[in-house]
Amino acid sequence: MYTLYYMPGAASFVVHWLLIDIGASYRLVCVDGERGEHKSPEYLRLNPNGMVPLLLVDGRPVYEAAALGLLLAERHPEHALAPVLGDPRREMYLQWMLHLANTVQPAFRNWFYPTEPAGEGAQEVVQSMARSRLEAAFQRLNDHLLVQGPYICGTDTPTVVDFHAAMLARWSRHLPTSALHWPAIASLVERMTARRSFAAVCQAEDLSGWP
Ligand SMILES: N[C@@H](CCC(=O)N[C@@H](CS)C(=O)NCC(=O)O)C(=O)O
Repeated sequence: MYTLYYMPGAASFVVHWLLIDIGASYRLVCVDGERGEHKSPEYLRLNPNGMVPLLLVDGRPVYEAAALGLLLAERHPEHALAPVLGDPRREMYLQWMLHLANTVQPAFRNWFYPTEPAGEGAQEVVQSMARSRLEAAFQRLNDHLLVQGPYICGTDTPTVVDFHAAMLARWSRHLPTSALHWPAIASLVERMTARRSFAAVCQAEDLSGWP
């Protein structure tokens, strides 16, 4: 049994989407960011970073969106959301998941929270760097998909990396150039958002209008 602490459209989105996609049994707790619920002592005891997502896995708190995707793939192997151990495509799987989490997601964080790295005065510089990092990352992902596609890890069905990438592509709608500008990413997004689970998660989080 899982309990997901989430904010609509946030990094918890991919975890929620995966839970629906695999038909897991879960409970949802909507965290009110405006009221700072994610900074309350009770919440910080579960996730000391004060962020979403947070997933209770059989009562144990686990955080970090990418780690949760990897964990769900591992706990539900019947859904083939990851290449199995020993499959050479696992190299791409680990590489791209960590790339999305370590390189692409922090650039989004700079875009959305531009005062975090250096205060109010540096917002424009921070956002402009974030934008160029993101555009370079979209270009690289697009080039990779042109060779390995339609899915990122060279598989015939999506892995958790594709879910994660589609969530990040959704976030890019706020950028001057959205990830959908890159055709191979746009076609990945088209496949991923055609899944019934995508409509279901958007409905559950009351999100609309994308792609
Ligand atoms: N590395 C974390 C980042 C999570 C993150 O940045 N979450 C944002 C929402 S997308 C959040 O909780 N923001 C509230 C805050 O930082 O105060 C992960 O991937 O889980």
